[in-house]
Amino acid sequence: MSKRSLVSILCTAAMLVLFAVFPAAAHADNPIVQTVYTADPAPLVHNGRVYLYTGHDEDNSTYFTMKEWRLYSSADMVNWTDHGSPMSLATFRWASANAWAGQVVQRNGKFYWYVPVTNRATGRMAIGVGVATSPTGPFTDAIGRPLAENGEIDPTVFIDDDGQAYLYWGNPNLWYVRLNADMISYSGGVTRIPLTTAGFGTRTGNAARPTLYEEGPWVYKRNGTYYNVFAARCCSEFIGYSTAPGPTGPWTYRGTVMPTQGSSFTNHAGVIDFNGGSYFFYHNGALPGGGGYTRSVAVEKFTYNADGTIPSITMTTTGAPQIGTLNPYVRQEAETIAWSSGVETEPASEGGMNVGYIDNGDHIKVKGVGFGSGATSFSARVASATAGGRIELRLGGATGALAGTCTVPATGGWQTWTTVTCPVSGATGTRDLYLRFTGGGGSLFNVDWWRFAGTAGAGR
Ligand code: FUB
Repeated sequence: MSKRSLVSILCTAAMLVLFAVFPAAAHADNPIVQTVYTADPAPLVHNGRVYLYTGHDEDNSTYFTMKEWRLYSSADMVNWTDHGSPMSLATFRWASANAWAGQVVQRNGKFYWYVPVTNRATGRMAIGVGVATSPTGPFTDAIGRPLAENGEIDPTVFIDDDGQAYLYWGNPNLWYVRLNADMISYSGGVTRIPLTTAGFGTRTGNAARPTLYEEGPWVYKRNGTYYNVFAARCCSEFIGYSTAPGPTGPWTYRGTVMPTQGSSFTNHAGVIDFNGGSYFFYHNGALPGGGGYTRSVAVEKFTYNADGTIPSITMTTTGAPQIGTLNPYVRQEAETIAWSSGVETEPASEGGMNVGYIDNGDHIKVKGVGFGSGATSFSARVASATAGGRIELRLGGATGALAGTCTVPATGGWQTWTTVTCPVSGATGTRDLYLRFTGGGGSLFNVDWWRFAGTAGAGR
């Protein structure tokens, strides 16, 4: 969220609530992103990384005011790299509003991003499809028109072992089509999946919607069983799931995955297996100023029960455990973040994103940094249109042991980059690294990337 809104939101009472809810906020790593509000997670595993596609709730939203999608990626499930916005409403010339919940799938070296948006011509929600040759985009409109349109939302795409792909979507109904191998057309009709109480549970008090199915299906296959994990009941939603012996059913309701929790009246699931573990992505309203229209994506690691059923998963502020350690002796993007306070990100003139809008006292936490036998120096790519400031390298906490201080000079522009280097001592073993930024008033400087140098053998 922007600092402007943060200042307006964080009145003393809210701060008190925050510290009551998150007594260990300094150690929290969930929600995943703190620089903007994110929603509707859609994770994709590709080449040893998790690519997390999300929606973007605008600051101070009073509706699902969403104009673009965002992308983050991680190899360790705790330090997430911000890739900015690789697709927006502007990608689809025929779309006018509502960049809502989508999903990306890979096929034949291309990445297809299925999203619901409002069709300007009809005023109805329709399913568009973006395409790119890289998971980070940029994505273009694959067909220049809606792939499907019936006023309903939340596409999920699943490719079965025989190569047949299915596109499911819907609220209040649940639909599917068989996608052709080109992934941008389909054969056969649009089929309505029967919403029976046996298949999708029983909702009480809503004659028009007798089953629990609400929206946000996420369909996948595991050990021969087909899973449909969906947002259930409204409102507030919880996450439920059904299973089936085939991709088109018949579905059997299996119960709750995540109970109603977390200050957002919607929830939205994305489920993956990665590096031998299973992960459940969802959203809540846990950030300051968060709520039903200012949501944040979070993640929990879980283990399937022996019979393939999904255990009940609870929201936490700690999130998933780290896989391995982060290597400080190769270039790391400044926007690779486990937790941040005060900063924002923006596109960088030298490529990718940079961290910006840095004020005195802001910080970035990078978790589980593998310093090995010790770092001797730190370098960072920085720019400042004002007087610059300092990067304090702290270990274990934002006010932890000081391992070094790099001075950032004025460079004459926010995108006028120079590299600064400073000595480091005491950074050994595996530690949480905090880049703490200090200086005068207002915005201090931007950081594009950083890297440590070490003693011989310091690398992992
Ligand atoms: O983010 C807008 C809508 O809210 C999504 O399409 C639904 O799944 C719900 O999360």
